[in-house]
Amino acid sequence: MRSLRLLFLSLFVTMYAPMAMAQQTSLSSQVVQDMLDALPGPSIKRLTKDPARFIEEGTMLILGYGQDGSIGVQGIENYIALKRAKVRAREIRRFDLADLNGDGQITRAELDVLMATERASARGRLLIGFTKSDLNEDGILTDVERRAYGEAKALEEVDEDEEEILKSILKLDQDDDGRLSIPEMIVALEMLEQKV
Ligand SMILES: [Ca+2]
Ligand SMILES: [Ca+2]
Ligand SMILES: [Ca+2]
Repeated sequence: MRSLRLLFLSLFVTMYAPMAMAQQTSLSSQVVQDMLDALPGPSIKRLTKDPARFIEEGTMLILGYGQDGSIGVQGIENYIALKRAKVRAREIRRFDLADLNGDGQITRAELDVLMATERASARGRLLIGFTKSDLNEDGILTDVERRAYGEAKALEEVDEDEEEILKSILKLDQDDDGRLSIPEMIVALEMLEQKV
């Protein structure tokens, strides 16, 4: 995995570094300091801990959710929404197989049938998930409860801190067009790396 990441990284650095270098000379240390001041603490932590991952995530965002090689706030919001939707869908689907009579509700008796076919660890997870999702504690899991639990789980796994970190990459925008391009990101991160 790591070597793949490095290969990926070196590939796009080779592609974009010349453009990045051209911009680098025009970036004053005051601009770098301003960017640093604008980044929230968790972003700086992540950047210091693993700059390669930061660049990789940023590039993935731009290529996957941006337009014409750069990304704005809408693209980042789309990414966050999709990430949350995936968690929500995963949690809602978790008990689909247990609904033996297909009425959209899962009773404890139905859950027991599914659990008997699973390994001990999976059984434990199913039972914990069922208990947590059964919000009114009546032993029946309804569609509404599954959705509510899925939504809560989505907000827990992709929380406000994560949202803030992801949106903070726009602070690396240097031409003030409200969008971050790959060259802008590389220049900023190279200079920030020397500073932090
Ligand atoms: Ca049922
Ligand atoms: Ca219930
Ligand atoms: Ca820009």
